[in-house]
Amino acid sequence: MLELYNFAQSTCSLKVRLALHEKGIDWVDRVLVSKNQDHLSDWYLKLNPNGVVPTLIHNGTPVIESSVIVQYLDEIFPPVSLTPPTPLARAEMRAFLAFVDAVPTPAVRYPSFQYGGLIRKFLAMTDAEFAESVALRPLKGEFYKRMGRTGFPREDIDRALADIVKTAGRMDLLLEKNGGPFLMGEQLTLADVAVAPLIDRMEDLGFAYLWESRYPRVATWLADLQARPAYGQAYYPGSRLSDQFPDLGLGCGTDARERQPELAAAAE
Ligand SMILES: N[C@@H](CCC(=O)N[C@@H](CS)C(=O)NCC(=O)O)C(=O)O
Repeated sequence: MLELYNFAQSTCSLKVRLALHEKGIDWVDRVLVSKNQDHLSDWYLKLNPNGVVPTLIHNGTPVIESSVIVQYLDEIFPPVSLTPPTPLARAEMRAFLAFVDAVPTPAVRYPSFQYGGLIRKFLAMTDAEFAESVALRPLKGEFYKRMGRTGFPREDIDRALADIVKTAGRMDLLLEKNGGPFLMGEQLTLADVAVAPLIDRMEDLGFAYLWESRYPRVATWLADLQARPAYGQAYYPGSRLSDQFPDLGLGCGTDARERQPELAAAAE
């Protein structure tokens, strides 16, 4: 019996939902709501002391960390494998998973909060409520303090966008070297599953311009993945910030520079 505690819109949760659907595994969806701070309640912190989603529960035992969870799932349900067959290719895939955890995963949070509506619930709090909410977070207090009540400083956004360009560059190299259509070549692997929700989020926020002309292979790769049935299952309505905050004018095909003039100036 597999249960997944997750948020509809969370990129780390989507990574695991994509793996589950691609592998055709039966699982129970335990949806938490971030704005209600379900993930910071005592019962959940016993499952995941980091106070973040996702958490997989396998026959009553929690498994945490999305990159660990997807590798665990691939080990215990081998029929549809998302891991390359040779040791060297597996090493290349795992190195990419480590890069995804270190570089684009944190980077995507900055534009998501600043431009994607996630800052809103914090703006609606009093100073005391905000301080309390920050103090509750086992790992993420500093991130929220830095955001504060006015948003991230410009240098944080610039660094985050540069990290996304770097990520697209790494993906382009893999697509070229391994011949596509997936990052590791002909086989869809955990490398694709890990990074897809991050690139999808950036597209949804209107940042596809960061890779479209520089790395067109990445745009083709994303469109191919989005066309897969498992992708549509993982991305049920409400999974994108454009669904959750329709008044912001987000969505695939939009351009963040039109909404945020400071981005247009930086891109020149
Ligand atoms: N390294 C963790 C990161 C998990 C993470 O940051 N999850 C976010 C959603 S994508 C979260 O739960 N945020 C809650 C918060 O910011 O309070 C993983 O990969 O599972």
